[in-house]
Amino acid sequence: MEGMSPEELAAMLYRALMDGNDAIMRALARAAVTQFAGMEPGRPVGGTYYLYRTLRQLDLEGMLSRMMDEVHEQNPGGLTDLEEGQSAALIDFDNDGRMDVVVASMGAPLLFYRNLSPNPGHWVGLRLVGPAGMRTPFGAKVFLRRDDGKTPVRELYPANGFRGQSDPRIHFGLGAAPRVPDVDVRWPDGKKELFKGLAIDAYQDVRYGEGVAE
Ligand SMILES: [Ca+2]
Repeated sequence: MEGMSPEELAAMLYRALMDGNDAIMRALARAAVTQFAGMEPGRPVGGTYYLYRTLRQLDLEGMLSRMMDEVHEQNPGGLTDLEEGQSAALIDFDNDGRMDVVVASMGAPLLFYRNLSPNPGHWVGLRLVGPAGMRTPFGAKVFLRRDDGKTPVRELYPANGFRGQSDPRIHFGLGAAPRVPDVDVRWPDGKKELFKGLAIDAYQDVRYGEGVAE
């Protein structure tokens, strides 16, 4: 690090970032802040945020914005969002079967990432409706009886993040499957029911007592 200018060190930091070498990037950033800015590095956080903070502390704003533009061109989709994310919730905001993401950060606005995947495949969405007194059947388990013998499972537990709540609907990706496999639901009171003939690429209600008891 001796004899190196802040700009040279920043360029090394950037290469480490692009190589995905987080450990080297953190070590370089720590050294850069100590050596050039005379500061104690703060609590380490990941990825681009660490690079961003280091360059800010070195007062290399011009280089920072050039790098961020370049990173953004190569990696669109949120990599250059620099907030300190605390919570991520999954929700299909526009009901198109592609799960979108909302991220809550410390002292910053909510970030919303809309899923625009061009070839998402088939899917099915289920809103579980329990009986009176169990309207949102927390803890219900849904098993998908796939033709290949596998049975992926989802549990209804939408309050699943730090200060975040995901979409309460159950979502399965089906790939190229031509129809929705039969679905087993195990309700919180122990009752088991089988549901057949569900609509593909659509959200629908699955109601307690309307399946075939098992
Ligand atoms: Ca969506």
